[in-house]
Amino acid sequence: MKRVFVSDLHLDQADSEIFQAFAGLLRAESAQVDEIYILGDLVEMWIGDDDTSATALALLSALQQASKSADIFLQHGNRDFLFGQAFCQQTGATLLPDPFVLGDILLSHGDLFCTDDVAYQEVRQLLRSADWQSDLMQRSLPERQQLGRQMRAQSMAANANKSDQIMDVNLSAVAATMAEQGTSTLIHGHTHRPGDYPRRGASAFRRVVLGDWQDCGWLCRQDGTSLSLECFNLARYQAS
Ligand SMILES: [Mn+2]
Repeated sequence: MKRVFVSDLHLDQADSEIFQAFAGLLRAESAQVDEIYILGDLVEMWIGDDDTSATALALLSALQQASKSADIFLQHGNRDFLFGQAFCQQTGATLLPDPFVLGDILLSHGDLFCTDDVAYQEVRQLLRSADWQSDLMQRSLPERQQLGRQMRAQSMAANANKSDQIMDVNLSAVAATMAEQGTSTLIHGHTHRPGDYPRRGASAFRRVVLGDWQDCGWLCRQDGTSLSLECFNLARYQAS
């Protein structure tokens, strides 16, 4: 089984270098691998599946095309938790719960494990509640857009005062979930601290952290039993 995992692309504009690199990755990898997993924060902000902006339409079309050749799976990030069934129907992607067990691998966006950030977890719970989301969806697209920008600014201001440790995953929380699910490897994003981290000892596990796409792109590639984290030049897929 060949799979590719990505997260934290934070796509914003369809004409950006990062968007073009992602579209290129979808074209090239969908022809080579069986499954592509997007573990959250694919876009900078998703205000609802009824968004008809140029960027939303370009994203739909890129995913739609790729899902003809490979299976595409999607987890919610903290920026795009409003991806819904309409988006999945239009793109052919399948929405997965977070966390999700894939054999001996656990997949997560990662913010779930940032349990030291109590304020963040409270907000997360509110934003993921059905009541809050249905209230939000009653509003017009421009209203949702404006609200999204406000929330983004508030979150940046709040994070500016938090320590790096508070915003990272809590390894005890990860260990507990890994034991509960019987998995040996966790792949996640969100923290923007890419790396392949072994944890030794009684509750040993491997943690592959995907990076956010900025100057380079990040992916984790699975080929049978081999799993490797790759950082690549955005130009790698641009010609694809
Ligand atoms: Mn995130």
